[in-house]
Amino acid sequence: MQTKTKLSIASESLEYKAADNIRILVASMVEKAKSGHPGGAMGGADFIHVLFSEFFEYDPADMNWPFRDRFFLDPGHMSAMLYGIQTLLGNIKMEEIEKFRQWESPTPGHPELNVSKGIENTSGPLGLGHAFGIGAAIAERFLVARFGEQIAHKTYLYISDGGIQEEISQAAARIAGFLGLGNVIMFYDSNDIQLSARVEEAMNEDTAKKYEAFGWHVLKIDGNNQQEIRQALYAGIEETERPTLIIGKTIMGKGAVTENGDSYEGAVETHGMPLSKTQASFEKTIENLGGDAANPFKIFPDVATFYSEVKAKKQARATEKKAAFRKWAAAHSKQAEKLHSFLYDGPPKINWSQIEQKPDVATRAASGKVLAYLADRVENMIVASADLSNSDKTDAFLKKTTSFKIGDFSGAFLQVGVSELTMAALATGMALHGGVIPVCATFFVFSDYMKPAIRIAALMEQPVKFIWTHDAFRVGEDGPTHQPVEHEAQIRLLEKLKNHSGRRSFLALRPADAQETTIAWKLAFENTWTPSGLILSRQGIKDLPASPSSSRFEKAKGAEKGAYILQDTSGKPDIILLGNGSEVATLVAGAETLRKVHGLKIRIVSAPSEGLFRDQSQDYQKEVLPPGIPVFGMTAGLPVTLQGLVGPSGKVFGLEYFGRSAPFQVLDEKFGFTAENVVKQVLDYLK
Ligand SMILES: Cc1ncc(C[n+]2csc(CCOP(=O)(O)OP(=O)(O)O)c2C)c(N)n1
Repeated sequence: MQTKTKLSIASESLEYKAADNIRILVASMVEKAKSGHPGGAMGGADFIHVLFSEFFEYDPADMNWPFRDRFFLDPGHMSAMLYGIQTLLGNIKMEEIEKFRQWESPTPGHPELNVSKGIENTSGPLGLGHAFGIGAAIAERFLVARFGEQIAHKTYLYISDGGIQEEISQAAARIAGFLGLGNVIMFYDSNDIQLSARVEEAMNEDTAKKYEAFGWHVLKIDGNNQQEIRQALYAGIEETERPTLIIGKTIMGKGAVTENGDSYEGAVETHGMPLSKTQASFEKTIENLGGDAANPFKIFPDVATFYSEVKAKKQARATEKKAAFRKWAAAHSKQAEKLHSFLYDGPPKINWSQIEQKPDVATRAASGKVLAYLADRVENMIVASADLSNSDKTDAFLKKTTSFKIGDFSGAFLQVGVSELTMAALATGMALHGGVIPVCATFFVFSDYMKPAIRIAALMEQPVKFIWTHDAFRVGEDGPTHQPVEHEAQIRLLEKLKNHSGRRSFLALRPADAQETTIAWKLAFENTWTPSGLILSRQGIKDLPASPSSSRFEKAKGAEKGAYILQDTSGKPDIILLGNGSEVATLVAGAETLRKVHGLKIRIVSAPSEGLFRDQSQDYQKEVLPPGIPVFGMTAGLPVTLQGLVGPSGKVFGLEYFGRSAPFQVLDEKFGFTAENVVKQVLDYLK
């Protein structure tokens, strides 16, 4: 590799001293917490020091600056390394790292999104960070395509052996290569050690060749040699047409020594426990790194001075970039206003009542109508599909735009290919970047493939919109592999799980007809606090009845409360029939007979989101489901899906087994999802 002049203001020895300072802080955090992962973090300190002191651009006085460089850590277990560098930069206080892994400290075991402290993503499940970073880099390209290079920035990723091995990384890397994301530089901390074994015991693939095959620019360096790190970063920055992978051979537990001063580097043991619990000596290691074992939570004075100069330089650079941006904004006020609204105003106002829905359509088709409408009005929405756009009806959006291509981000559609987990994580990364509204779609049954990313999106409170079509066994002939059963119950567990802000961590909506789909979309679109999921039918659904006094659209607005009375009776109902999705239409059909033939007084409740319903006042909940009235629920999912709504004395008719392959009308008959069976089940229940 060619050598370039070192731009750093520090002497070489000071540079390594700074990295040693990070290593000392890392080892000390883990030692004090009596748990954590020192080895990898100590090995990565040289890269982290060079990246943050010389390359990474941000504004120390404005951590949320939208055009800052991004750093996505994949191996969350190396949190101490990130906290170490953020301590040197002054974003995390020394007393905060002394409380590493403790209650309410901003330094949890695995980093949690906290932009003001330089933490761009929650990380822990390996591999997700890779895809979050690529998603963020796509969002950056999308915005740059619209507003110009003055808002461009770099996205740096940090990955380890575990992340490289995770399946999600293959698709994240494929997509980054396919799209030619020259704004991405990823450092692979290749230290030959993983959690319970040496890497050679688990893999022998040639990672460099693999990434080259994906279309990356790959460099191999000594990851503890700061000059090589620097050269590689320069080379990565110069490369604008391909993402860059820097494979840095690093030394696990760099600087670790035993009681008698022998090296204890490169040991598997240092991956996941305090040094004192391994054969290394914590005290001797701190001394070996130039620190004071009795008082290790210190920044060396010359390192502190160096970093305050670094910060001043960052500040000056950010001020310069901001001035250039202001100049651009002054000359392009309309554009600047639009960009401002993308970044800060949240979703635009939409006139939902204007969306025309055809009668009796599948809710996936109704969602397509909404998407087509939004495509003309929401300029910062990015829609992705995992190779199902014609089935999940995101093609309605695609028809109005183009998909991303190498060097061309003027469109707003991402063809992810068949990679659902990656798609969910990419969309989450886009949301983390900000300025865009990410939507992604596939079949509901494949939400299983996406779950780990959905969970972390929910923990990070990112407003990704998930579209899941083919919501039940009515997928029909495709058979049980494609027929969701337990999926709704599963995804609704996230509705019960509160996030750190005390809100339900997810909004799951299964609308019952076309107009309810418009309202469900409104709810998802306006939900900027959590991810949302729309669970939509493949087959057509008969429109639900409107009230005599208002339109079906007006009535469907009841869905904004999670559950609402769709049809009522005068006086006290004998029974309440409750469901969501296409089962509501089946209940409506069954109710006709129950009323006419059996003289029952019936209320029908449509309940697209139990979570949302439980957030309403007690009065409202009692108004819809008054205590003491029997409730019969019907669901194409597991009965537990509606158990909470029907209550302990209610009855749910659901599916308790895998589906079967046959036309859906046959399955409706065989499984009992018919008006006749509603009548039978209700009469049995009321006996
Ligand atoms: C999805 C997932 N599976 C398993 C783990 C548990 N885990 C944490 S680190 C790790 C492997 C560590 O190896 P490496 O990535 O090389 O990190 P290093 O040992 O260098 O710190 C594993 C299996 C995890 N965090 N995420």
